[in-house]
Amino acid sequence: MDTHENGAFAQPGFDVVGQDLSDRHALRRVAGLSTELEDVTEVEYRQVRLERVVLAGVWTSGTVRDADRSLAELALLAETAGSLVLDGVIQRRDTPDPATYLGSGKAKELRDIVAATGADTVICDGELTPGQLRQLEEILKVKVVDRTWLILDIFAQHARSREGKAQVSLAQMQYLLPRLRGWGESLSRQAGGRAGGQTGGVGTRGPGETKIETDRRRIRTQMSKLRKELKEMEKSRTTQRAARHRAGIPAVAIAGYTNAGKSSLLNRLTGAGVLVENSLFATLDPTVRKTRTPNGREYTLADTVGFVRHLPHQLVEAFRSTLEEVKDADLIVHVVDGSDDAPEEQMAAVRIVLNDIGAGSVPELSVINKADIADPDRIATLLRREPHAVVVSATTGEGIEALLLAIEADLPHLMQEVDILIPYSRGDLISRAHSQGDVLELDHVENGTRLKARVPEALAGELLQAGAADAG
Ligand SMILES: Nc1nc2c(ncn2[C@@H]2O[C@H](COP(=O)(O)OP(=O)(O)OP(=O)(O)O)[C@@H](O)[C@H]2O)c(=O)[nH]1
Ligand SMILES: [Mg+2]
Repeated sequence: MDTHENGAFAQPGFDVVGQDLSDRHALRRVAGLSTELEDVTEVEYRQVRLERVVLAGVWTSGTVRDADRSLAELALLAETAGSLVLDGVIQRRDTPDPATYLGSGKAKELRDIVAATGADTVICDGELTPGQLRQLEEILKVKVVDRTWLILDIFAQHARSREGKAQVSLAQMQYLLPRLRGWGESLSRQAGGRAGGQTGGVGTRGPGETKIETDRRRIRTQMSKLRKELKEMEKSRTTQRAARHRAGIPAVAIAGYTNAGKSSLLNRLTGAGVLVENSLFATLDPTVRKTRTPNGREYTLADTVGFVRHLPHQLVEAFRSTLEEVKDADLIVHVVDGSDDAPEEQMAAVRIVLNDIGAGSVPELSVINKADIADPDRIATLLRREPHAVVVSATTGEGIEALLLAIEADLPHLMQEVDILIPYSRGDLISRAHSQGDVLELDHVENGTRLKARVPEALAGELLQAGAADAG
């Protein structure tokens, strides 16, 4: 479903409402953000959860282009969730307003835009506090959601497996818990019969428990149930991974920004046939495939969920078990969309998440994908920053052979234990066992040296051959 290939972001640029660009406090309208529906079927598809939205961002640092890109990405996310984007505005501020996210004056301007466009929802480009959400809603008179909720919503729509659904539910509940409405309202209603009680002290507990407290308790119970279920589901995967590890099969994980072409690459490398879609967060469930290097060495290749700037921490936590596939890998193949406007930024965002999940020290091989449509100059620039990189196109197959060789070269040289009789004529092998591995036992017997050692796979092969030659 090419829901966002409508060229809505082809012409980035700000319309300035009111004053000139240098005015730090102007509310800037981002041009060309509105969704252009291509045909009727698309309208019908979106009808399921059609929301007419206006986007709002606070631009705190970086260049105009950065701010522009951030809102354009928010628009992509909104469209992926099935919304119709009507307009987008950005306010330049040092920090978001603690009460209303946008300054209250600008919030009122936004209210007029919302009214004029007939929007029913405003999506803010950040994670808002419960108070900000509520107060902004009071001014705007329409539903306000933030970037975090939007991403959670996309994940909820795309979750297919039982595990994926449970992970998303957990993340959503964690987000909702502090944001349940009516807190103040219920409390004051309850405190009505009592003296004071504004802050809901000891006296507000017990049989007169508020609705909100009941809701919270129910959510907490639900969350711990989900956590338990997830632990169970995680077990079989952990067991499989441990078995592969014991068998000395190295694990390679494909990671990268959402829509970079990770699944396409897995398909190209292994014929896995996993879902490829021009949509954000198409893949939520990890797929692991066994495959071989050109010289025949077996390894596993895992495709997993894509990352994005400011990936909600609730999701990172809920998807922890899925992301372990990446953390425990021997090698991360970091795929980046070479045709993107700012591939360096995408890589930086991915590395932040990798560090977050404890995968920061796993060796990384960069793969610059979509070479067939990327600007060669941009690729050259990227290559200067990422010297350990391969340029490929998952679509045309260009560069795939080089990638396979690069993976082969980067696989860890696993140690293998040997217990073998080496003829005296091959003293060279014994000294290599000393220098490259751990010699556990050495015994000079009648027809050679009995060697028990842990050595790199390649050397193990040579030792076995020499031993076999002797035996035969
Ligand atoms: N032109 C071109 N398009 C590509 C290439 N690789 C992938 N694509 C397209 O990019 C889009 C995303 O591809 P996926 O493989 O689903 O990307 P992904 O990284 O798995 O995305 P998520 O799972 O959503 O995070 C699809 O429309 C692909 O057809 C490529 O080398 N060239
Ligand atoms: Mg994918």
